[in-house]
Amino acid sequence: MPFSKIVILTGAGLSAESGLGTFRGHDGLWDHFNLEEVATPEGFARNPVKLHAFYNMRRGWLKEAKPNAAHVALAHFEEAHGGDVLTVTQNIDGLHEAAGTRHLIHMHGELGRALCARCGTSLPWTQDLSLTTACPVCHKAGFLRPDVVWFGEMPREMDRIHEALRQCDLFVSVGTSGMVYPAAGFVALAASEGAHTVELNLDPSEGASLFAEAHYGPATEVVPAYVETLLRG
Ligand code: BJW
Repeated sequence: MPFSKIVILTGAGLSAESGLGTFRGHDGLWDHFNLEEVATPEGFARNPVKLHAFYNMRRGWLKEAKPNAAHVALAHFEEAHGGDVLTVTQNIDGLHEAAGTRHLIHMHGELGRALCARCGTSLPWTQDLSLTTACPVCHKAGFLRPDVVWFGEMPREMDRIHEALRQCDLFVSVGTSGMVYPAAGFVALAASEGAHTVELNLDPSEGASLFAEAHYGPATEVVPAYVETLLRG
């Protein structure tokens, strides 16, 4: 194995073949929902009912979703490599964990958790949320929201992610359009510190020219094939 410190960034394209859909592009979530209304703190303040309906629908999809061959290949890679592999996902589903990935950061939060905007508690949550749901800790209703990162909010664990990007010798981006920052800037940071950079995506992303190597096709085909190549050394 020529690489010792690896960061893998994943996006919605990785989970597309598990039935969770993507945000942008043909028939993406943003074709059907206004992101200002359902993915900003201002949208939540204006119309929490609409926003809860959006995330309750997606929480329902999660109950049916299973990890696909690409999630499984990435988990297998982490285990087989045995060293320093950090997966940073923009996805709020739990499919990396379900496949067995252990070193994982959910930089945009987790749909399987709720956050109380009043007392700051984050806790596992699998049920629908509504304005009448009370926080189990402070007991006030109307403050629980999905524990996810909306536009204008700070993504999670950025210090740890930046440190890993500065130190890695391989950066792999899987199934992301490269349109949302700060994740879209990771390839430039890793490359500037000398990492080899690889894009695995259905088609060239916004930042495709920044990658040294690329393989295009469905994640369930391209990811297992790339992982096999890496493990063969
Ligand atoms: C397949 C496939 C298959 C399909 N196989 N591949 C101007 C310049 C720079 C930055 C900004 C700016 N104006 C505003 C900003 C900041 C803003 C931003 O980036 N905006 C852009 C739109 C320009 N970013 C933020 O606000 C972030 N916070 C931040 O910057 O904090 C600092 C700060 C704080 C306060 C004040 C000021 C600064 C937060 C971003 C939060 C994003 N949140 C969402 C929702 C999360 C919860 C939820 O899931 O609902 O995160 S939006 C959505 O986009 C979601 C995703 O994680 C994220 C990225 O999407 P992703 O994963 O790339 O999906 P797609 O659909 O875009 O792409 C899928 C790809 O897969 C495609 O390429 C397909 O081809 C491919 N594909 N099928 C393989 N089978």
